Amino acid sequence: MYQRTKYPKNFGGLTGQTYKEAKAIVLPVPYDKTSSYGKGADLGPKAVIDASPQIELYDREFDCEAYEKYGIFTLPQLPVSKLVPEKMLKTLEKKYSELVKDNKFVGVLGGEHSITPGVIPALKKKYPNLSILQWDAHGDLRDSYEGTKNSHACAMRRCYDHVDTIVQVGIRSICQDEAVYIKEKKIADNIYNPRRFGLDQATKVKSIKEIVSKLSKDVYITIDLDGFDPSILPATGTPEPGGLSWYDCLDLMKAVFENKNVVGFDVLELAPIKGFPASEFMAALLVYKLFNYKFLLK
Ligand SMILES: [Mn+2]
Repeated sequence: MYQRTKYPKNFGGLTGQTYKEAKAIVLPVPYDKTSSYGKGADLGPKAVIDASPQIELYDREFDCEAYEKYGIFTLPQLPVSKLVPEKMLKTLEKKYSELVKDNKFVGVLGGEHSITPGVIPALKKKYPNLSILQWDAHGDLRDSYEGTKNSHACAMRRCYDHVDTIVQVGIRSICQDEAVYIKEKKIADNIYNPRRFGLDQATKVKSIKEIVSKLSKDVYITIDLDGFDPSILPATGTPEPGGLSWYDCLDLMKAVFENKNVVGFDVLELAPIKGFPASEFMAALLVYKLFNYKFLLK
């Protein structure tokens, strides 16, 4: 029987779960080596887990204590915080490959965005036509940044080394090199800034349909929390004004889970602000909603 504790090591404060039985796995990846502005993303996974017992586990959308239907097991933090990016990526790929082999559905807690390219090769082996849905303020399409090709500012460029299709939503910050790359690669049509995504309901509904049609059957979702507006989620290292809302995100994610085979997700770049828990609570609730969409929608 599941129980909750107030000071958890486990997501949701749940105890009594086993790796074997749980279909959903939380993998904390406390990595913050390459972030360029605000630091503290390595503290993100712990902050989300600490906030998660405050989530109401009864999900009104599904009229049940959702986790009971699938089980959530929380792994220990992946020991990568001191590694150089290349070693971190290898360590993560190895761990993630084991989880894929065990048929687990994994939610990665970051950590900065540079970790996503460690996940993709592990999934690509099982899902050769994998596409990616990215929620972010930034393109992350630089070829290299501050001397490394594995910076968080290059995360999606590195993912393009593995996949053909990435749909990018919430993007409102791009550098000139990225703008050139976008033209050369002809991917502008897959990039939705908040205005194009839709500041009104009708545009938003149309965009969501379009985005779903652009993704392949098997989809990985990467969520950089700075895709949200900083007025609702200020605790990120590189906040950008003009971001999207909670319901923008839920509506898009729900449509993607309804229509595609989502094979994993990450929720990244939370850099906690001491004494201001709204951001980590929101991140924790988002993680729970994504698990619930995965296991209860179909
Ligand atoms: Mn970002």
